[in-house]
Amino acid sequence: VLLVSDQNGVRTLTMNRPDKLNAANDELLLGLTQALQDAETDPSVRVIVLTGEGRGFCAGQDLGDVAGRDTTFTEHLNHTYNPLIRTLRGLSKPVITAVNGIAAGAGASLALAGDIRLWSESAKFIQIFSNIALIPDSGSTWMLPRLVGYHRAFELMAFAERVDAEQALALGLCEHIFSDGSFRQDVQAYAERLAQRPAHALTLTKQALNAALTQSLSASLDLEAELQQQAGDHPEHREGVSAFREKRAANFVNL
Ligand code: LHQ
Repeated sequence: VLLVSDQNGVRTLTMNRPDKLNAANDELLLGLTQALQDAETDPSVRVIVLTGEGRGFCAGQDLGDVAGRDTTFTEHLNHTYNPLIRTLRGLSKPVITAVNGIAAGAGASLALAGDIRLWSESAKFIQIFSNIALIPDSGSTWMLPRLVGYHRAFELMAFAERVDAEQALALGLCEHIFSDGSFRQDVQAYAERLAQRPAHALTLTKQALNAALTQSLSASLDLEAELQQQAGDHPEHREGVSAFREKRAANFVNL
């Protein structure tokens, strides 16, 4: 249900249930959480890409799997989706969600959860939960209003509106759109460029940005002062300054 591959510091995790548009069952959700933890602790991994096989990114909960389940919705979320989203959002390494096709329900939440969101031109996003009279979960109620504001988020959720790639770019749901035909190569090239950036500094940047989503300016200034010291004490900083002085490209890998 999950394919794992490595190339030039980039670990790609591919959800692999293409005949169901990568709808999520427990095996996929728990496996993905474990794979993210493995990527976090593997020193050869500098960037993580999450994508889907086939024409879907992820169609959310596998609805075939819900019938006959003896756990409550609350138990199910606490066992599968919530640890996944907490793990993903808590990683020190950058995560790219490479949205290759339709992202619906919890799959749409997952699409939003990356640090950088790259979409193929035919990708779609649907906060589809209200079609089955459920509420958005897996972090969508937290993330989407921060991206598009409360009112646009509510409208997208209430009507389960289908958002295409151009709209997603305009709304701030993705950073770049790549052609369908070259999507995987374009994502890999982008991820490899990110993998050349100073990994330690990016980790601290993520820490500061994530804290900023829930704290005051004053608290952010304090945190910046503390984390800047950690960045300045790191070999990456010395390399960056030396490269500038010597008028050459910096090499941050293996520092
Ligand atoms: C699927 C699914 C799917 C199974 C496509 N399951 N097979 C919920 C419950 C409990 C607690 C935790 O939280 C959650 C969170 C959630 O994610 S709720 C939202 C669940 N997802 C949905 O309601 C989406 C259902 N899918 C659709 O509405 C459509 O498939 C979309 C709009 C995603 C895509 O439409 P199409 O492009 O027309 O594709 P399709 O419908 O023909 O789907 C292709 C195949 O994939 C099809 O199978 P088949 O055997 O007929 O070819 C679908 O049954 C299957 N599939 N999503 N979630």
